[in-house]
Amino acid sequence: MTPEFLIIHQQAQPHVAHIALNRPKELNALNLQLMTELRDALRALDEDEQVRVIVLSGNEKAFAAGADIRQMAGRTAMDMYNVDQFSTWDAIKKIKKPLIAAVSGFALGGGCELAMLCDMIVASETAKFGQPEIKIGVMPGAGGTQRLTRAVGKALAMEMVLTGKFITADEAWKAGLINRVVPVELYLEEAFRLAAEIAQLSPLAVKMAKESVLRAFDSTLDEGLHFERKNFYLLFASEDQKEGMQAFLEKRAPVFTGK
Ligand code: DAK
Repeated sequence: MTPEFLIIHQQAQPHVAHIALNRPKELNALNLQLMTELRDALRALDEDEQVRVIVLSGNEKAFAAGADIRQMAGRTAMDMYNVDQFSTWDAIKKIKKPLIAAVSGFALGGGCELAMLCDMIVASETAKFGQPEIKIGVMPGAGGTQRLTRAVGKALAMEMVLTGKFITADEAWKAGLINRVVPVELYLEEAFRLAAEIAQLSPLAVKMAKESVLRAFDSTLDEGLHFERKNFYLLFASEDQKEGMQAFLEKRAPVFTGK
């Protein structure tokens, strides 16, 4: 089924897919349908052998201004429990291919959390990041208190979560939340440039490297090192390892096939 709230380009560039959130009138507020469509699209692209990297964007004015407050306002705790919105977020967390968020304008609440669920963030100078849930009587519910704190540290995370204040792209970059800031007319181009750089590498090595970096957040150092080592060994079972090392020795560019 064609998604209502997403624009999907399976090959926006060779081996790079692009999903644009598309609810512009509501500043891409993340309603349940949009999140379900996003989960399904990401899963399909994750299984698509032609795709190696996925760029996720909104539009120039908003990446996403948060979960849909209109949809949540009347909910009871039991409604929230029964709807189990977390399952879509958990499924996105399991995507194996690199996800690059291209953020312009508002990335607030669930929008900031969605950007942080991606592996890297490229932002335009106009981007604003925030967890303003406290201003509407709740608190972050999709990782904001955890991923933001790990990215920017306690002082700034606490201030953002307790006051709801927004930070600029420049502040986000200085705090280590995002990878780079570029002029607004270049933010998508820069995200695609970064995606293309990764897409020419071994897709197997890239996936296992992503998995290993993420493991650092869920494990002790020893467990993480053990996990890293297993993935490192495993890559020696791939044709890409043979090709990559042989190409180096032959002083030529490698051709990776993902096998
Ligand atoms: N939800 C619904 N509609 C929204 C919205 C949102 N989050 N953000 C903006 N809109 C709508 C506005 O209502 C308005 O619609 P109309 O009135 O034109 O019908 C339209 O988008 C344009 O917005 P504004 O007129 O307000 O535009 P401004 O430029 O004046 O202001 C703004 C932009 C982003 C500063 C402002 O719209 C704003 O403060 N928006 C709300 C930001 C916010 O509080 N975000 C956090 C929401 S709570 C969970 C997962 C995630 C979450 C929770 C649970 N589970 C897995 C369980 C996340 C929760 C949240 O994100």
